[in-house]
Amino acid sequence: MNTTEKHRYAADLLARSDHIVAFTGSGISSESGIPTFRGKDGLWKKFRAQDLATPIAFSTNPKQVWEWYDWRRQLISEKNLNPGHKTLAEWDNFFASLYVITQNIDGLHQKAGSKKIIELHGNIWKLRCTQKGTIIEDHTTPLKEIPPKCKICGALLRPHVVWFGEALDMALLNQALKLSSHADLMLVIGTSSLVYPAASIPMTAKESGAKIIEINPESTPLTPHADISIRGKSGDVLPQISEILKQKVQKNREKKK
Ligand code: BJW
Repeated sequence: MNTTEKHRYAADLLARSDHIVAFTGSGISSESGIPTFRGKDGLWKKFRAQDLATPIAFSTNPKQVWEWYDWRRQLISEKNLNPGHKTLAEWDNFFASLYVITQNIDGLHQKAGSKKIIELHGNIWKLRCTQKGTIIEDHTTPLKEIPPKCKICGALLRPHVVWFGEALDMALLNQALKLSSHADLMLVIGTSSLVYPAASIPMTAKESGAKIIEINPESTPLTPHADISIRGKSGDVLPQISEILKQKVQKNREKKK
C-alpha cells in the first residue's frame, strides 16, 4: 500500500468504526516544539531520568526536580497547538464515542478542545500535596516558590505526574483498558511504545479485535502488530486523513439527496 492508499484505508476504518480510541504520546506535541523523551533531541538524551523523574530523585533533591518541571512548564506555556491536536479535537464532532488516552502531561489535548481524555501519566499543571494528596491546578510560570508548598498544610507539593517506579492511577488505567478492549479502532500516535504499562494498551485493543493504525515517523515495537503503519508526522497525517473523511461524508450526503 502506498501512503495515499494507507490514508484512504485509515479514513474508511474511521468511517466504519463505532468505538474509536486515539492513544497518544509525546510525538503528537513535538510539532508544537515540545521535546519528546527518547528521540535524537529527546529529554532523556540531555537529562538523567533517575535524577528527575523518580520518587527517590524527588525525596533526595526536590528543588532540582522542581526546577526541571518549572522549566518544562514555561516551555509548554509558550507553545501552540499543532494540526495533530486540532484534528483529534475536531473529530469529536464526527465520532460521539472518540476517546483520547494520552501519556502526555502537557494538557494540549484539553486546550485543543478534545472532550473525553484520559491522562495516564498525570498533568504538569496539577500539583499534589505530599502529605494529604490534595490536588491543585496552577498555571503560574515561573512558579513563585521552588519547591512549592501546600497552602493548606505547608507540606511539600509535587508535580501530579507518574514517575518511573510509581503505579499509575488504577481507576484510570482500568478505564483505559476497558475502552481499549471495546474499541473497533485504535490510532496509536507519536509514542515509542516502550513504557509500560501504557504500552500494553494498543495490544489489549488488538487482542480484543480492534484494528490498529500507527502514525509515527519511526518504527516501534508495535509496528509489526499494526494493521496500517503510516510513517509520517501526526501534524501532517491526521489532517490528510481528515480531509478524505470529510469528502466521504460529503459524498454520502449527496448520494442521499
Ligand atoms: C512523532 C513525531 C511526530 C516524534 N508525529 N510521532 C518491563 C516491563 C514493564 C515495565 C517495566 C519494565 N522495565 C521497567 C519497567 C517499568 C517502567 C518502564 O516501562 N520502563 C521502560 C522504559 C522499560 N514503567 C514504570 O515505571 C511505570 N510504572 C510502573 O511500572 O509501576 C509498577 C508499580 C506497580 C505497583 C506499585 C508500584 C509500581 C511508570 C511509567 C511512568 C513514565 N513516566 C514518564 C514521565 C512522565 C512525567 C513527565 O513527563 O515528567 O512518562 S517517562 C516518559 O515516557 C513519559 C511518557 O509519557 C512516556 C512515554 O514516552 P513517549 O510519549 O512514547 O515518548 P518517546 O520519546 O519515547 O517517543 C516519542 C515517539 O514520537 C517516537 O516514537 C517518535 O518517533 C515519535 N514522533 N515526532 C508522530 N511529529
